[in-house]
This record gives sequence, C-alpha cells and structure tokens, in this order.
Amino acid sequence: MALISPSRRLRRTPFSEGVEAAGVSAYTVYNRMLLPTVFRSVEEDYHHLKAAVQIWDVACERQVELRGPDAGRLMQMLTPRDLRGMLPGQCYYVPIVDETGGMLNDPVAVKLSEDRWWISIADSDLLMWVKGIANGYRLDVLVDEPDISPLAIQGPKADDLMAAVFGDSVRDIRFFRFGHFDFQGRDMVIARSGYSKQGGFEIYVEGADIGMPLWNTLMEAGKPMDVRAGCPNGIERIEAGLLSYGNDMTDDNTPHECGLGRFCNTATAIGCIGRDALMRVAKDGPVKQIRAIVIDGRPPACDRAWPIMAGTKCVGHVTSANWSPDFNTGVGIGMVRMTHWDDGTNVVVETQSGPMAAVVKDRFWL
Ligand code: THG
Repeated sequence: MALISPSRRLRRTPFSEGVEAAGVSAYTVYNRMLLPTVFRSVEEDYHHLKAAVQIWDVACERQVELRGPDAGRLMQMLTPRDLRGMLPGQCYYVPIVDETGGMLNDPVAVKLSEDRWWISIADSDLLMWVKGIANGYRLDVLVDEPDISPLAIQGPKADDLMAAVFGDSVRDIRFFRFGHFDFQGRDMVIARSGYSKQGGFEIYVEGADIGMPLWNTLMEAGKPMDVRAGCPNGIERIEAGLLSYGNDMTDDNTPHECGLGRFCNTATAIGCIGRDALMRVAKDGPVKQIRAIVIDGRPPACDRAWPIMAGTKCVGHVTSANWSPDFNTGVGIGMVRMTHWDDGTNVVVETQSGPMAAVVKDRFWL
C-alpha cells in the first residue's frame, strides 16, 4: 500500500516524536489520530511484548469527559452495564449502545468522582453521540475531549519499570483500578489495564507538554528491562480475544453478538437508551456470535471481512487474522452463525488470496 499523506486532520500525538525516534515502521488511523502498528515487525514486536516491557503511544484512545451533577446519569444512559456499584477509583469495560442495541463503541469508563468520568474510547465518533444526548435531554453536564493522552506500559516487566519511575506503590494497583501519582509535579492517573493480556498499566497523561518528558524518563528507566517502544500487537490481541471496534464489530452488532453479554445487566441498567431493544434480543439470545477461528496456514493481511463457508453456504465472516508463532497456527476472530458456532466445527475461510481450511473454537488462546 502507498503512504498516507500527513496533514492537520490526521492528528499527531504528544508522543509522536518518541515513536518516530524509536523507528516506527507503520501506522494506522484511529479516532483521526496516528496509532503505531509496527516497529521492527509484528512478529518481533510480539515476542518482545511477551518477554519484556513496551511503551505504547495509545493517545488515540481519546477521552470523552463528563463533568457535572448529571455525569453519572448520562453515563448510565450510554451503557447496559449496571454502574450503581461502581466506585471512584474503578474502571469498567462498557459496551455503548444506540436505541436499537447496536454497538457504538466499547470503551473503558473511568470514574474519577461521582460527577467526573472519562470514557476512554475505541475508534468511533462517540463525542458527538454523547453531546447530542446531553443536550437533547437538557442534562446538567459538560461534555468535551480534554487534552489527555493514554500511554500504556505493557509486558511481564511492566511492574518493575513503573516502580522505577513512580515508586513501589504502583505495584499495589489492582486490575481495572487506578490511583493518582506524581511525575515532575504533575498529577497522573495510573490504572492497571491495557490492550494486551501480558499485564501492565495505562497512564492518563494530562497536558501534551509533559508527554515527551514522561516518555524519555520511562525509556531511560527501562534500559535494564530491555524496554522498547511498542503498540497494540495484531497477533497477541487475537490470541487474547480482545475485540477491535470497526473490525470485529460495528453498530450492526449487539453486545451479545460480540460476546460482551457478561458486561450487560440490561434488566437493572435503568435509563440505558438501548435497554428496551436489548431486553428483546437478550431474551432469545443472539443468532450469531464472535468466535475464535483456527486457520490452517499463514493468512494474508485481513483488510476485509472474509466469508466463512460451510459448503456453498456463508455462515459468518472472519474480521481479524494473523499468524501465531507461539501456537504455530493461523489465529482469527470471526462472527459465526449459531448453526456452525460449536467448538470444533470445520469451515473454509475465503481470503482475498484464496480459501483456507479453518476450525471454529469456543475459547481464545490466552
Ligand atoms: N484502554 C483504554 N482505552 C481503550 C482501550 C484500552 N479504548 C479503546 C479500546 N482499548 C477499547 N476496547 C477495549 C477492549 C478490551 C479491553 C479494554 C478496552 C479489555 N478487556 C479485558 C478482557 O476482555 O479480558 C478486561 C475486561 C474486564 O474484565 O473488565 O481490557 O485498552 N484506556
């Protein structure tokens, strides 16, 4: 593919300078912002992520901030996950649905206080939907995109690197909880979370000016741990079953189809805009659902949805795929109709380079 032309519409991040110095070799566009996808090679990056520690520029995970007395009420209108038990200091993975129960985004919600929330969004224009709801319902809440850029520290040595910069107390942060830490006199929200199953943290960096000082400090402190710049890895995230909005699901899918039913409490999520629609689909259950797909061989780049065939019948689509060195097989994520979603079902995946034998699995690899 040809290069993408840089322009103001394609936003750089506070860490772009560091990413370029580290030798980034490919980007994607996410929320109209640069997101690195490859440094050395996807496979080399993958092995390093599983063995050491990486610093990821995930500034493209923009924050939709809700601020004001109606912030909590607005947040519950957006999601079928029951938020009543959520305390300040917690993060929740929350499906966001429209009035038909269709997925609009699958962000991480960060509850800073009763009247202040961040929605750390995947790749869709959620800000406009949230502003529309807030204004349409005349809610007492401010909705905007603050100057906050997440930086993820991922890998088995993430705790050691973070402790070297922020002190040993970062080790005590529990999964999907956050705390406040100081860096050069600036407050940093640090959560134990991230888009890999290798463990690690996300630093919500407030103010673009402190981005490179923090990046450089982490790179320096991580030398003994073989730290490198990295990015969400296209192999590891499939092994882990971490979904990619826009790829593995769209607004045509309900959370139940996406396998996100465990993050829905539709009966008790009073106020959720998609609640009535989801009550109906939750009753009978979905007729297609996300599955892990074992692909026999090295798949080409998954740049389109690949039909999943059972004989001459199309029974679903593979939407992400890669070669897994650790499992020595092709790995994929697909949406499969219920007639063929049982573990062990043999199918054929029609890639742009030709058909490949595949097997539907009911569990991901990690
Ligand atoms: N971190 C933050 N913001 C994000 C992402 C992130 N925004 C965009 C994108 N990633 C949103 N999508 C996801 C998908 C999966 C997870 C988080 C965000 C995730 N899932 C775990 C799982 O499914 O095993 C844990 C979910 C749980 O138990 O609550 O972490 O990565 N800030």
